[in-house]
Amino acid sequence: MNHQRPANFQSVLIGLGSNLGNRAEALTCAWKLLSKIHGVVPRKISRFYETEPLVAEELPPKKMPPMYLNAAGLLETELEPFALLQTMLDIEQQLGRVRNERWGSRTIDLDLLLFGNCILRTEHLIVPHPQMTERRFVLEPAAEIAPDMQHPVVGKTILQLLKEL
Ligand code: A4P
Ligand code: MG
Repeated sequence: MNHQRPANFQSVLIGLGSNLGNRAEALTCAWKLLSKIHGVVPRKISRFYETEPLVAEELPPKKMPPMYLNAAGLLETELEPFALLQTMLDIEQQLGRVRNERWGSRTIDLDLLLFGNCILRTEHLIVPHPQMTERRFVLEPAAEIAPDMQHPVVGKTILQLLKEL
């Protein structure tokens, strides 16, 4: 990379998803808001991928949620993982996300996928994001912007994980 990064900054990969309302606007707005946070330096956002909804259980076609728009973002931050997560939850709120059922439709969902080489397993934050290795809608946009980024638990790059899916 051709930029300087202070030692206390970590590279962070986030996942963005929306399947309600103006999805592209929600992704764009969320990235803009995140980029303005003190201590966050935006690096790259992927293009937006239209993806089939992944649902927790099999549903009849009529009950399937709308298609998602997914993207991945790469940033650098001096914030702690919990502070960054809180910022992301605040942005979800600002953009009008209403939390109802788990995996329900949403105007915006921001997931913390990778936080440098951090491994965290707490009640409110698990990093790397536990399902990221199984989800094409996460790995495909992530591979576009950060193919060589390492998953610290499985020890493979994003591109390797995508190829093995
Ligand atoms: N939390 C813990 N770890 C993390 C992390 N690494 N990143 C906690 C973000 N949050 C994390 O999240 C619930 C709580 O998880 C947060 O308050 C935080 O403390 P949530 O966003 O309210 O819950 P959720 O998103 O409904 O559930 P979950 O399990 O996070 O669902 P996912 O994994 O986000 O999946 N299909 C397509 N095609 N594209 C999608 O983007 N997304 C989902 C939701 C389902 N199907 C999809 C997509
Ligand atoms: Mg989520």
